[in-house]
Amino acid sequence: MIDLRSDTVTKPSDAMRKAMARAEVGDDVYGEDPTVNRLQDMVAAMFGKKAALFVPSGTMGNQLAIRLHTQPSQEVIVESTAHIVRYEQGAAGALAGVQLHWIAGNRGLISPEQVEAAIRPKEPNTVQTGLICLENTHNSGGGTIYPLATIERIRSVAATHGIPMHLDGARLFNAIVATTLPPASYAQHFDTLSVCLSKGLGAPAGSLLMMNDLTLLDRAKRVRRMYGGAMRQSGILAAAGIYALEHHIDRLKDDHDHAKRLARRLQQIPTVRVNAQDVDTNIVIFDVIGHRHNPPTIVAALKQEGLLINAIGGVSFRAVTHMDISSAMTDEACEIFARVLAD
Ligand code: TLP
Repeated sequence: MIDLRSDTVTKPSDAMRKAMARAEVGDDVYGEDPTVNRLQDMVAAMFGKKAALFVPSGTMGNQLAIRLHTQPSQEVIVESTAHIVRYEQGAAGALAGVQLHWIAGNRGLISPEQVEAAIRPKEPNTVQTGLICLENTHNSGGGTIYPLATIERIRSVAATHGIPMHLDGARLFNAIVATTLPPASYAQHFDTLSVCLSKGLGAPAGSLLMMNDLTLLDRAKRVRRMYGGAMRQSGILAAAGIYALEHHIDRLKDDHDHAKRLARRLQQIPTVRVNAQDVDTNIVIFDVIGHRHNPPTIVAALKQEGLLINAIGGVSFRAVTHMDISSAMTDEACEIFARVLAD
C-alpha cells in the first residue's frame, strides 16, 4: 500500500528503534531525564531560543502557546483554514476561553494589511486581540511557505500593537530545507514557536515549544501538566527525536521532489485542478471536478488500486509525501492517479 494520507504515518526505522532502546532515561517531571534535556537544549540552540519544552503533540504545543499568551475573553488572530481552527477540536475556546478571529488567506497565508485590519481597537466595548498565530508551512494551504519578508512585516504590525506572536511550525523543517534559510531566521520573529518531530522527520511522537522568556517556560510546564502532557521516562521518545534531527532533516528535499512530481502528473489529468507550481514542499492539495464518482468513492477506488489519500472536504483531496515513500512508489502513485481519475 502506498500511503499518502499524511507524513505522520511513517514508522520508526530499526536504527531509530535502537536509539530509543539505548536511551538514558529519568523522570522528566523532576527534570531528570537526560535525553529529554538533551533534545530540548539541542532544539533551543538550533532555533536560537533560550528554552524548548518537550510536549507529546503539535496540538499541545499550539494550545499551550494560546493559553500562555492570552486571557479568557480575548481573541486570537489566525488564518481560517489553520490547523488551530480546523483540527484542534475547538481547544482554544474549550481550554483557554478565547475566541478565534479567522482571516481568509491565500493558500493559507495572510498579509500584514489583513492582520492590521483584524487587530481590535483598545477600547472598553471591543473584544481584545491577545495573540497572532501563523502556520509555516501551511498544511491546508498545500504545504505553503511563508515568505520571510511577510513574517517580518506581520511582526512589525504586532509589535506596534504590543501583541505576541506564535508560530505553528509543525512542518517548519520543510520550509527550512526548501528555502535553505537558517532556522533562527524564522524563529526570531515569534514569542513562541512549536515544531513537530512526528511529521516529515519520522519520529513516532513529540513536539517542542520554544521561547526566550524563562517565566513563560515555568508557566508552560504548569499548563503542560494541567493538560495532561507531563511525561515520565519520555527520553525513549526524545531519543527518537534526536535521531530524527540528526538523520532526517536533509532528506526532506526528496519528499519535496516527489510531491512536485505527483503534482505535475496530476495536472495532466483532465478531471484534476492543481497548479504544480504552487507545490512548495511535501503536500499536494488538488480538486477533482466532473468525475463520475464522489470523493469517498474516489478514495475507495484509489485504495482498491493500492493508494491511500485523504478527501479533505468539498471536491478537495490531499496527498502528502514522506520518508516511507520512495521514488519508485511516487511513480506508481502517478500511474494509479492517472488510471483512476481519468474516467
Ligand atoms: N496535522 C495532521 C492532521 O491533524 C490534519 C496531518 O495529517 O497533517 N499543526 C499542523 C500544521 C499540523 O499539520 C498538525 C498535524 C498539527 C499541528 C498537530 O500535530 P499533532 O497531530 O502532533 O497534534
